[in-house]
Amino acid sequence: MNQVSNEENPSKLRKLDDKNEPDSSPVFKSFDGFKVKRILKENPESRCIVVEGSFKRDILESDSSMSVVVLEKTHFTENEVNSVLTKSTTVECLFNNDVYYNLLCHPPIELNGIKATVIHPATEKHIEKYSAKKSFLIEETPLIYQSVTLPHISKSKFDLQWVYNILEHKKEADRIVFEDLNPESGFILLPDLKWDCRSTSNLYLTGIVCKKDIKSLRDLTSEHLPLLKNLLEKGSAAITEKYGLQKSQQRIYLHYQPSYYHLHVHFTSLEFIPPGCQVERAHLLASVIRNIELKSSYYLDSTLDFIIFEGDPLLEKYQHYVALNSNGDNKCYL
Ligand code: M7G
Repeated sequence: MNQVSNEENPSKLRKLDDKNEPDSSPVFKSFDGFKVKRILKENPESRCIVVEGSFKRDILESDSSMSVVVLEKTHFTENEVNSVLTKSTTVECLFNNDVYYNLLCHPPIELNGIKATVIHPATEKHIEKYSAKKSFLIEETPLIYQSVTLPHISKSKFDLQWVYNILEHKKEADRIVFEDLNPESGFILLPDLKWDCRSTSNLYLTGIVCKKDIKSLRDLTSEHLPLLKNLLEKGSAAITEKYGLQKSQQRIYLHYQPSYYHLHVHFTSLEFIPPGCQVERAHLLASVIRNIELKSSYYLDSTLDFIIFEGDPLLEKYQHYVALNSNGDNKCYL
């Protein structure tokens, strides 16, 4: 496990001054008076819980806006382990049998950090996205994409403001690891919202393309090969240079369906199994390139499988489409 160094990166990689503009986003300094409405999801494996609730300020100002808070116990780094296993940690013995001991340890406060991701104000769609739900597989033919998925995503996709803020250097400029601003083949690579940047064992970066008219994997053709190859080669090389992970130690993939319909690529450590890297959602960028090299219209013509969750209005639309068009030859597993 490698810790991420805070030292200035001496490489050629772009390290921008913080060009973040002052804006009206609230500054969160504490959770004083935060009211938990309900638990949306919890995952004991990833030591993570997702809560819907409201901040005191919003309750007092009778602003009805809700927030989503994701709380995650952070990864241990080698330094921290050395500091935890000292006399400054108090230890409670919960259980002992022969040579086996269960201890509850209380390390000093600075070693007890929890990563909190706050979405505020959160829309119904955010709350939906972060809630636990049953899942279903969809077999999306090109016709179903054109008739159901495309009209739906054109109307109800997530706001892309955060993406444009990054592309315009208005936000997260100081976090950029690499950028190539060529309007056709360029992209910006930076740590993903999900990564706390403390250790490379859960390394997670996102490469956001400069071009604004590529919604997803479905739109890709041979016209985009220079862009895709650039992402694969320059993105992985920047990660090798900054974090020491070889290309063969990186999982580089696209989601289908994505949550945000502006083309972006996920770069994670191969050792780390993040949500969304399963076969029903992840498409390795290297395979995508090879498929398009075989046939330019591969992703326009293919039936693509993906996962969809209960409560997603798109699921109802697929069910409705299948009911109208099935004739015993269903193209969905619904
Ligand atoms: P996706 O495949 O569209 O959806 O990936 P997913 O969120 O269901 O995986 C979008 C990626 O962008 C995810 O990995 C998010 O964690 C990441 N992301 C989302 N937002 C709002 C931000 C942000 O504001 N900054 C950064 N750096 N990453 C974000």
